[in-house]
Amino acid sequence: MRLFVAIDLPEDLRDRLTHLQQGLPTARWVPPENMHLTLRFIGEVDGHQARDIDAALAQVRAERFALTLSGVDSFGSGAKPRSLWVGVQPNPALERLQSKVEKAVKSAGLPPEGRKFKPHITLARFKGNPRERLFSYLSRNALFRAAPFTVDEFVLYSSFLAQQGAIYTPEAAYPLVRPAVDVAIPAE
Ligand code: 3AM
Repeated sequence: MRLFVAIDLPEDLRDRLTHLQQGLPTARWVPPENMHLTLRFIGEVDGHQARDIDAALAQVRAERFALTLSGVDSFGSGAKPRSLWVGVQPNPALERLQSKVEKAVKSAGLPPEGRKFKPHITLARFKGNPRERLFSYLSRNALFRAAPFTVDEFVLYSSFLAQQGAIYTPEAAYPLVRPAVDVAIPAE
């Protein structure tokens, strides 16, 4: 199976993100049920490895935290943009969680992730160059910011690449612990 570890988003937030999904004709928009923040892409593993990964992730002890989505940007070059995404406000608790997940995955025998963690939620992938439309889209939405939400678990997903697009299935969820001093989540 093909696996990845991610943070799921509340439905109202995914709904809000769908409002950003317009105005770029060459974009293949990610359906709201597929929106997530990837902590670690694992890739193809056998059943034995999957069980080891699950066991290692179940050992992760990290605190729950508030996360705020903010800003939009793209991966790829100006000449060949690959994807469009929403970013997050700098968040040390998220970084700590990601590094614990990375350690857990490595302890299960997987090779280390070589790339630096760049937290994002993919909104679209490009099938053709959106050119200056992307530039104006990014400046129009530069100030995007959502209300914070509480991250109280992370999820191991399997990914099945169907003809109609990827189908992501939650295989296991791992709770985050309550911090000694609870995080105050401001009301919207
Ligand atoms: O969270 P996003 O959408 O950026 O692009 C895939 C998606 O990332 C990424 O894993 C997430 C869940 O599918 N992904 C797919 N294949 C990958 C690979 N070979 C990959 N990331 C790194 N290496």
